[in-house]
Amino acid sequence: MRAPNEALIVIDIQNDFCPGGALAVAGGDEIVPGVNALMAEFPAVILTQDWHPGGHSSFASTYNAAPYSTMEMPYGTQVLWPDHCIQGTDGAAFHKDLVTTGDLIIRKGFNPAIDSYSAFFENDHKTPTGLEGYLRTRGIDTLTLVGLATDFCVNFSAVDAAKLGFTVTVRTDLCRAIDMNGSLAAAIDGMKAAGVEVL
Ligand code: VGL
Ligand code: ZN
Repeated sequence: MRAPNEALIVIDIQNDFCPGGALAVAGGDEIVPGVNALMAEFPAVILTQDWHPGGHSSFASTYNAAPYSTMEMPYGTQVLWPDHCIQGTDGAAFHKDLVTTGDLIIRKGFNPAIDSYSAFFENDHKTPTGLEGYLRTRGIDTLTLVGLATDFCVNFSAVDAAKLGFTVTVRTDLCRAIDMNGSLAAAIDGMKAAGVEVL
């Protein structure tokens, strides 16, 4: 068992990010057995769930725009995604084989006007989700991240955690990427530059 200051953060292993889902990540389901096994090593396990209302501002359909095009938002450039992880739908549910007995499930992306890739802040990089306070008040300062997608939600979560002063490791063998327009390589570089250990 890891030390009591360590937590495993399991990012967005939901049906819509797995093969057959609305925003499928290639091989997204392959990581489930390894993630489940890793949970058993950690005294604290936190899962995140992408959790959008219908008509979300990150959905291309909201603007009749092409999926994977981009739009300038008050907080920066936003990729417009296919409708995904709509609150309460099967697509938003965790993969059926994922162990979900973790201590906390944190939902994000529920604000209709702002996307939230990171488990710590919405995409304005200002509005907190509350996860930082949860971890700090439990005395947790060292994080291991796994899940989907390496280049979006795992990346943003890892960089934010490092900026907040957590010691962060990303297990890329237990992540899978969307990888559009070089986003995976850029994410790996960005995480390393932020001081994240990328394994
Ligand atoms: C994600 C795109 C949109 C992710 C979530 O979990 O990486 N990517 N919403
Ligand atoms: Zn999303």
